[in-house]
Amino acid sequence: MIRSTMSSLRRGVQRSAAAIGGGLRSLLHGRNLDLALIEQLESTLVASDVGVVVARELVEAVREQFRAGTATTGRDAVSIVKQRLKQRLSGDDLKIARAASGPTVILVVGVNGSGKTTSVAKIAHVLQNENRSVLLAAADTFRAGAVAQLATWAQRLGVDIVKGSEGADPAAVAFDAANAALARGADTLVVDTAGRLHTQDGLMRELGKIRSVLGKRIPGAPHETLLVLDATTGQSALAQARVFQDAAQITGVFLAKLDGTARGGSVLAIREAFGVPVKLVGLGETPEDVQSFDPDSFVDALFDGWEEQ
Ligand SMILES: Nc1nc2c(ncn2[C@@H]2O[C@H](COP(=O)(O)OP(=O)(O)O)[C@@H](O)[C@H]2O)c(=O)[nH]1
Ligand SMILES: [Mg+2]
Repeated sequence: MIRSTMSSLRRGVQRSAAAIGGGLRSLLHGRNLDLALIEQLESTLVASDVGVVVARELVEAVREQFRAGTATTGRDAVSIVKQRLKQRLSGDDLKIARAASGPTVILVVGVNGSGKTTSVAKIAHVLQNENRSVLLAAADTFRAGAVAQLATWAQRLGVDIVKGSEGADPAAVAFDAANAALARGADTLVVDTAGRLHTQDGLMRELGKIRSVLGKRIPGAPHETLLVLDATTGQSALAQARVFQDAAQITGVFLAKLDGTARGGSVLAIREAFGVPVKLVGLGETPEDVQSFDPDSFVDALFDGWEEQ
């Protein structure tokens, strides 16, 4: 089963929750709204992980309702903010794409060490839980040990894997894997890639080649390009990710290592920076440590500090 316990999610957003929920509690608890207090609410949200643009928009909604007389208390303000956040985060299609016919291809990209290979295993686990047959492609032929690492997970999960030898052309591995997916009638092909090459240009060119090889064999492929971000690296992850957004046309984010940080609020910043949803979160080092991103429980966890009164 996918771990969907609130407690692991809560741990992942603990520090953000302290900043957001806790901050709002000391500011708003038991108070009636006025314009000065709403201004302070704006500063508190701007200082949190929510980000400036989102904070302004949320507070504008509170201000409007205050003026209209439909929001009068701190509690009203919090429920408006929570509701707006949930709406913002759930507007996207949070499900993993599925091709109308033939194999669905999921390309997994990201910088070295972000958690790609582990996340590929997690994606396979999620798909298996949905009764989808999975084939893996080990197209990180750059780093010694990357193929073996994925092969170990494949064996444990009981899924097939197409491998290239170290130093092999990753696009050739992708080509073989696409053929194998077609021949075996696999429901989904998940492609692991390298996060580092000799140059950044080289990496981006290679991803382009992989994309085009996949698309030639399987119509519409890749149907999903997931960028794996390391939740512990904060702003630098955002900067690195920008490069991938330009070159790899990402359709969603896999936020790895959320268990190792308490900055879960960065989900909001990512959504703003890239315009793509966080679809899955990683909460540990095994294939089972994964969760589909659920806006409702996420926002509830983020405002934990507010609820505990
Ligand atoms: N705690 C934790 N560790 C993770 C998670 N995802 C990956 N890792 C670890 O991060 C390290 C790098 O992961 P790997 O999948 O090899 O990254 P890659 O280089 O992008 O393929 C490994 O030690 C993984 O066990 C996660 O969600 N939580
Ligand atoms: Mg890897």
